[in-house]
Amino acid sequence: KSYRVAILGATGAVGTELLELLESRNFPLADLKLLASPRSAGTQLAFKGEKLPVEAVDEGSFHQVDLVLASAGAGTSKQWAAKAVEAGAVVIDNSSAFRMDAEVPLIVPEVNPEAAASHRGIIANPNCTTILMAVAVWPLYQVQPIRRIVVSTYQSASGAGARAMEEMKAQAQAILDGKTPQTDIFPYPLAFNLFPHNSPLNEAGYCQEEMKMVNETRKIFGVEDLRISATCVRVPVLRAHSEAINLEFDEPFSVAKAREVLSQAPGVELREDWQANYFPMPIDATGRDPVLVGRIRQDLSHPCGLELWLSGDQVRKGAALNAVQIAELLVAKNLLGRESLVASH
Ligand code: A2P
Ligand code: 11C
Repeated sequence: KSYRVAILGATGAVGTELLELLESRNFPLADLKLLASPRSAGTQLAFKGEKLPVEAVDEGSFHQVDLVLASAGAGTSKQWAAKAVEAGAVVIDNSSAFRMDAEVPLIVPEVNPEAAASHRGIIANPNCTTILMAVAVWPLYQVQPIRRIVVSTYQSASGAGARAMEEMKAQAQAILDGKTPQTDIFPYPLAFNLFPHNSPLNEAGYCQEEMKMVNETRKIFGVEDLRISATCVRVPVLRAHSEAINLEFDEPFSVAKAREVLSQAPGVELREDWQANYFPMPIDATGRDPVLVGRIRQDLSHPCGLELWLSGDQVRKGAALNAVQIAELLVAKNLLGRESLVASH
């Protein structure tokens, strides 16, 4: 069987990665439609040696489409997802629009693939920081329940989109040229700087990005009262996020056991060289599929505490790869609408 797929937001940072992944993973495609805003209509993107046109999304875009991979922001998803489902497609949505809807499965395939079976047309792809943390922490959680997670993030420019990456590069150039860096997407200069994540703050002082890590992780793990506190920070890195994670278990969890578990965990690559003081860095994670984990050590301040560090490609496992893995899961479990399937040719 093969499937008619549309990428909504095809010209963006995640959209172009989706295109690359559908090609490199040889997703069974009957047709591929590239959708974006009217700004991009008429541009062309390369796919399997051909140039495919980008179309402005409109009412007719989802006709005869089996699967929509959406990554065009929450507003665009809210505008189009229901229409795509009405037209017979399943939507895997990378935005925050539907993640916390009780009816919408929120999936990291290494953690809760079974949730896919209950979808009603929309499946949500979690926030990048949540995905990376979930891949690394879930294998440990399965061995022994975790009482509390305290996480600090070091998030790349790519999380704010392709234009934000360009903005950071231009800022770096401006500073090197002795000029004043311009800000448009970001509220402050990011080059040679960092700032706490600029999403809106709640009354308790946590920003939306931090609350995504709390609420989404609880939903994916299926543990409503899991205690999590996050501090999210934007750093001048192009496209891989890093996270420092402190885990408090019910009972002591040895470093040796954590290493053994994580060395076999799906989607994780253990990378640590204690003699060389070498641990995962964004430049190692960039362009790679696995979440790189290392620097696992006993928390000096707590007998049941473990510290670990990770870096993961935000555009890939943090977004596009996770979405394509969900699509592959739907294909494997025959969960793309039956009447919308077309015969392979
Ligand atoms: P466009 O390039 O035409 O603006 P990123 O996250 O890298 O900024 O990418 C966002 C993606 O979402 C781009 O492909 C962008 O298309 C697309 N997009 C943004 N707004 C809309 C919209 N109103 N309708 C359709 N696509 C949109
Ligand atoms: C960032 N993770 O790095 C954010 C952007 O909910 O999908 C993605 C927001 C989201 O800023």
